[in-house]
Amino acid sequence: MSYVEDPGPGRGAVPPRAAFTSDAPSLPLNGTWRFRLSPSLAAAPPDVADPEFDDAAWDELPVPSLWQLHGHGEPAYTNVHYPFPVDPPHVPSDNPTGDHRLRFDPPHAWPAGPALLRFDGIDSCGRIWLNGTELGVTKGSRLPSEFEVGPLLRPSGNVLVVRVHQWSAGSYLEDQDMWWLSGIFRAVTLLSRPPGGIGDFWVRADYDHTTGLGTVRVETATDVVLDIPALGVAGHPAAEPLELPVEPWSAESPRLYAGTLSTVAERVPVRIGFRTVSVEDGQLKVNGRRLLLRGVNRHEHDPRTGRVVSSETALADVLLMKRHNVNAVRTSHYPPDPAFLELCDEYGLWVIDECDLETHGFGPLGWDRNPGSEPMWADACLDRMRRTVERDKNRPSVILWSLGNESHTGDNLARMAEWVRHRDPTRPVHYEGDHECSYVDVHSRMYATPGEVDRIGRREDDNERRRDLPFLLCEYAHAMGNGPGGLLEYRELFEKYPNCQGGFVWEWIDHGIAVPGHFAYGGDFGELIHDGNFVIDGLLFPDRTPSPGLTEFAKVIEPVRISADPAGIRVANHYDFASTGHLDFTWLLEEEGTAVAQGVLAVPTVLSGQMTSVPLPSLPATSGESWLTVSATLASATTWAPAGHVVGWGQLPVSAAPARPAPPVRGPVFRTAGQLLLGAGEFDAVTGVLTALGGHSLHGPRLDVWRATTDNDRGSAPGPSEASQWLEAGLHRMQHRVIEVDADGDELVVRTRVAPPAQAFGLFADYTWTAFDGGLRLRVDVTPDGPVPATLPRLGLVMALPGTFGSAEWFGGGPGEAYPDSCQAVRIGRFSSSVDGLQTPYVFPQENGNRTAVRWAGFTAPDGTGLRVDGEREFGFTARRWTAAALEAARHTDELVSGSLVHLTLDVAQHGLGTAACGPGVLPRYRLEPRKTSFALTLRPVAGGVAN
Ligand code: IPT
Repeated sequence: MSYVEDPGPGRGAVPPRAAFTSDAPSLPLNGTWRFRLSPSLAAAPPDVADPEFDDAAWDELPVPSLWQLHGHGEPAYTNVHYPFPVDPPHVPSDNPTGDHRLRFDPPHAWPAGPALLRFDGIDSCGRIWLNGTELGVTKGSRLPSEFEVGPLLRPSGNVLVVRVHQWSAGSYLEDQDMWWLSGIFRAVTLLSRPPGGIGDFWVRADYDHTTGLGTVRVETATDVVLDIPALGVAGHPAAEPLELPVEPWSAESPRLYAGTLSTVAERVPVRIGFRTVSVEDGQLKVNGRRLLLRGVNRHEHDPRTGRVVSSETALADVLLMKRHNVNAVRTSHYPPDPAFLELCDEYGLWVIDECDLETHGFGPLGWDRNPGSEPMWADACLDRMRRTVERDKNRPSVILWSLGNESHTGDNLARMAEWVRHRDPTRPVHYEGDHECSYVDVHSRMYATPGEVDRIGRREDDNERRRDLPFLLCEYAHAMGNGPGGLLEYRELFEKYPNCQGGFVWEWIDHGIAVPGHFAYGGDFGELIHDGNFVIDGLLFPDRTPSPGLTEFAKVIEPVRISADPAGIRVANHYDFASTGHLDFTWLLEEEGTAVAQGVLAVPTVLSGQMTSVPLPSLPATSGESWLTVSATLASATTWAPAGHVVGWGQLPVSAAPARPAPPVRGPVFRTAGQLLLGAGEFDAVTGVLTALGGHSLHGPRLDVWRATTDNDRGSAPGPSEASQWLEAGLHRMQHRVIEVDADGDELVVRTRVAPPAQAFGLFADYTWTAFDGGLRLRVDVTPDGPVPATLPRLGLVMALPGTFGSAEWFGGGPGEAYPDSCQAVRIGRFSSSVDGLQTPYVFPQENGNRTAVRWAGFTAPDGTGLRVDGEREFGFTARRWTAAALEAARHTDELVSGSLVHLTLDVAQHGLGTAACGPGVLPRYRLEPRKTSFALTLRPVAGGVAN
C-alpha cells in the first residue's frame, strides 16, 4: 500500500517531545520556496528528490502557506461530509500533490553533529527528503514531526524537498468543520541538537492551595539544573522536587516564573506556572476553586492565509478574548500553533487542548468502519494523542486534554484516554463523544438546551458515573450570522448549579476567505459538495471585527455585575479567584442621554463569589428620563488592556420621563384632488398612506411583519425552521387591502386588512391619524383575523424616507443592535450613526441592525431637516438603504446596493434570535406570537436637528 493510503501514523520521525526554544542554534526555513502542483502522485515529477533536479521553472510559494490560497487549486468547504468517497483508507487517485523545494545554507558557525528538522504542520501528508535521502513521511496535519538530519547536512547547498498530498489516509481522521486546504502551513525549522543537551523535559509545577506552597520538579532524561531567580532557586537539580511558597497561576492572574533549565551543552528558558487541576466533589477545580468556563471554540483562521496564523494574529485573538471577558478556549479541533498556547500561559486563558482527530463523515453512514473503533487506525489515533500531549505538556494554561471531536466512540478513543491518564495524571480527559463517560473525566455535551442543562444541574441522570462528573458544554450558542440569542439563560444555569461549569461558544471566528468585494464561503469556489455559509459562524467577522454576538457575550459573562439594589447599588464579584481590588468604580448620570454629572464610587473590595451593596452617590436633580451608569474599570493597565478598560457595567433608572400631556388635536382633515391633508401630513386619498410630512415626501408607514431571515431563523431545532413556517404562511409577501378611509372630522382612520396570497388568515390593521401642532400622531391597532399559522418575524411598520435622511440619532438602547434574547449589551443613552453605520455586515446578509428600547429617533439630511419619531412606548427601529427583500435575496455583502430611499422599520416587537442554526431555537418567552396589539407614535418634521 502506498504511504499515502497507509492508515498508520507516518514513518521516520523521532519520538514526540515538548515544543521549546533554547540557546542551541536553530535556523528557520520559512520563506520563499520553489513549488509545483501536480494533479496526482502519478503525474508528479519522479525525480524531485534529486538535489540536481532543476526547479528553476517552478513557481515560488511562501512557506508556511496553504497552496489553494496562492492560486494553486481552490479551497473547499464541507462540515461533516468527506469530499471524497468513503472508502477507508483509500483516497482519490486525483490527489493534488504539491512539491516544495528549498535550497539552504546553514550559517558558518553551524555546529557539526545531531540536528533535527522540525515541521510544525503539514496538511495532510508530507514525504520529505534532504539532499536526496528520504527522511520519512508525516501525517497528522496539525501536529509536529521531527526528523534526524545531522549526518545529512552539508555546510552549503542543502536541498530540502517536501512532497505534500492533499489527501491521505490521515484525511479520514481530519474531517473537521473547516476549509480543506493543503500545504506546509506552519513553521519549518532546523535545530541543532547539542550532545548533552536537553532533548525533552516536563516541568511539573503544582500548587497546594491549602498551604500556599508550590512544588516544581522537572522530568528529563539528562541531568538538568533549574534556576528560578524570582524564587531564589539557583543551580537546583531539576529532577528533585522543590517545595516553596509561590503565587499560583490562574487565567485571572497568570503568574509565570521565568526560569532556566541548563546542562553544560544547552540552556532552555522556561516560564513556570504553578497550578493544580482536580476533579473533586463532582466539580472541575483549579487550585481548589471551582471554575466557570466562559469559553470560545477557536479554529485557526486568517481570511487571507487560512490556517496559517501569524503570532501577531494569535496575539490579536488573545487580546480580543481577554478584552471581552472570555476566560477559556477549546482549541477546536486540533492543537493550535504552539505560539498560541504560550500566549494563553502569558495572558491567562484556560485551555482545552484538543487532539487533531475528527471522523464526522462516518456519522451519516451510521459510523460503519469508523476509525475510532477499527484496529487499523489504532496506531494513528494513539500517535496523534501522544504528539499533542508531548508537545504541549509544559503549558500551565492547558487544564484538560481532549481526544478530538465528533469521532463517535470506540476502542481507539478509549485507548487514547487510557494513555493520557497514564502519561499525565495531572490533567483530566475530555471527549464529548463518550456519551456514557466511561473513559473521560468530565461530562461534556454540545448544544444541549437550557432545559437539558437544568436536568444535568439537578443531577437527575440515571447514569451514575456521568451524573457525578463536572459538566461543561464544549459547544453551545452557535454564533452563526445574527446571534446567538439566549446566552443569559445558560449563564443563569452555570451560576445556579455548581456542577455546570460553563461552556464554549461555537465559535470564535467566521472562516470567510477574502476575495475582491466580500468574504467567500462554501460553494464560492465551485465545490461539488459543500455546506455553504455554515463556516461563517463566529463571534468575530473574518477580519476580526467583533460582531454584536461577541459584545453580547462579553456583557453576559462579565466578571463583575452591577445592578440596582434596595440599598443603592449592588456589586457582585463573579471572578473565580480575583477580588475587585484591581478595579475602579465610576458613575455617570445622564438625562435623556446627556451627561449631567459623574464621579467615583467608593466600593469596598469584594472577594470572589461575594457581593456588596453601596448607597447611591448624591445626585443632582433631573427632570427628564435619567439613568445612572456604574462601570467597573481596570485601575491600572494590564498586559491585555489599558487602564480604564470596562470589565463590567450596570445601569440604574434614576428618574422616569415626565408624563407629557397629549398636545391639543388640530383638525380637520381636508380633501383635495386625490389627497387628504391633515396638519403637516399629506395622504393618498385612496390608500390612506402618508405621502409627505412637512414637505418631505415619504411613503408609509404601513404594517409590516417580515424580516430578512437569519441563519438561526432558517435553522431547524428540531422540526421545520421558523423561516420555512413564515414562508409557507406567506409572511414575506403580505398584501394590503384598504377597507375604508374615513376622513371625517379631526381624525383620519384607515382600516386595512393585511394578508398573504392564498391564505385565509390575515391581520386587520387600523391606522388612526390625528394632527397636533408640529406633527402627526398615529395609533395602530392590529387584530389577527383567523389563526395565524406561525410566529411573526416582527410586528411594526415600514416606511420609506428620502435618501438624503442619512443620519440617525436616538434615545434608547445602543450603541449596537439588539434583539429580545440578545440585548444585555445595550444601554440606555443617546446615540447617533449614519444610516450606513447602522448596518451589521454579516458575511451572509440577513436581518441586522435593530435598535431596541427606543424612546425617540430622528433621521435627518445634512441640512438638519428630517423626521423625528417619538414612541408612546418603547420601539425598535432599523434604517437601511435597501429593502428587507433585497437583504433576503443577497448572498454576499457587495450584492447590497444602496437605493434612493431610506427604508425605516418601526417595531413594537421582534421575534428572538435563538440558535437554531445549530442548537435550540427561540425560547418560548422570546417568541413573537401574533396577538391583538395597539401602539402609538408621533411623527414630526424637524429642521435643525432632532433633539428637542
Ligand atoms: C458540531 C461540531 O463539533 C463543530 O465542529 C461544528 O461543526 C458545529 O457542530 C456546527 O457549526 S457537531 C454538530 C453535529 C452539533
